[in-house]
Amino acid sequence: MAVIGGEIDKNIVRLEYDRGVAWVTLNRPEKRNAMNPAMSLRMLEILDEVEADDRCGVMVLTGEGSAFSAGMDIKEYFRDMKDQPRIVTIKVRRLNYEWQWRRLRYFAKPTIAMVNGWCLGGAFLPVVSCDLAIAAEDAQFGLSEVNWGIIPAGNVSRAVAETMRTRDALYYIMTGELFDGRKAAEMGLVNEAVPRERLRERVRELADVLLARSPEVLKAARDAFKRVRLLDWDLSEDYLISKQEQLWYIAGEEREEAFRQFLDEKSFKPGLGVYKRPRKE
Ligand code: ACO
Ligand code: V55
Repeated sequence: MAVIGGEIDKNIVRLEYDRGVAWVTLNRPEKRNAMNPAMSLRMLEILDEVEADDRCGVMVLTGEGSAFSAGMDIKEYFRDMKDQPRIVTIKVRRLNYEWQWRRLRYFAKPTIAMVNGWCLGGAFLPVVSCDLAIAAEDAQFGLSEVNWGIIPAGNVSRAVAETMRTRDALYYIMTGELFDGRKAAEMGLVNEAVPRERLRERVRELADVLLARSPEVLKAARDAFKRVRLLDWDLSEDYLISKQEQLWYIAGEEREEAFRQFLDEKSFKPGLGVYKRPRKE
């Protein structure tokens, strides 16, 4: 089995850099970008690469063809496992959660899921793990697990609980019904839905907004938000103060510049937009 040893299939996910954005494209369109062990290995490799590359200020995750992803590969991830030793199943799952969940959630750079088409079952996990998500209005979402006799496991249910209201979540978990990008935006599963022909342009625009802001501040702000919701008020207060004090030293120079532009030069108003960042070249 390819997961244990063997070459990594580089083609199964595409990586392109363009003006600060790393475009990461699940590239198995003939299988609707169903996620198999080979894809996990390549994604883990890409995430390591992208995180360390200065050409990436923002990472976008999307899919080639008609699908974002049709979820877990029902053959390779489920059926084929029954002929394998249990340790292989465990390893295959671990590789999967490692990228879809742990690595994405606290990724070093801001992340945007660009949901271009089918987004089914297990595909909800990477979408929710990304900081932001923009969908095509006609993208089709569905928790189709129930349709073939499993539950939204592998933390898919947890991801759904994080982003959807209880009634909506249970409705789609129990019916397996499809909903489109517009509905996903209405329910808060994605930030926005835009016409498909505008999708890339809108994501580019959003990435540019993020690229104009301090990467250190964005990293601290995302992590802090994701972590404090698990804490009680006292711990949260202390965590946020500590995080902010840490950041005070990490991003000090930029903040001094912002003070100067607002308080001395009066060339910008923090309530209305971002200060002019000193260029680092
Ligand atoms: N696992 C394995 N193979 C898949 C998957 C999948 N999740 N999704 C699509 N494929 C394969 C098909 O078997 C087919 O393979 P073949 O060409 O070798 O016969 C190929 O991809 C194309 O799929 P079609 O069904 O022909 O494409 P179509 O555009 O008509 O339909 C759709 C797309 C609706 C996404 C359909 O493929 C489908 O229902 N896929 C399964 C969706 C699903 O329930 N995923 C699992 C969710 S649960 C979980 O992730 C844990
Ligand atoms: C599911 C997903 C999984 C898994 C088992 O959504 C079931 C169904 C994302 O991983 O391991």
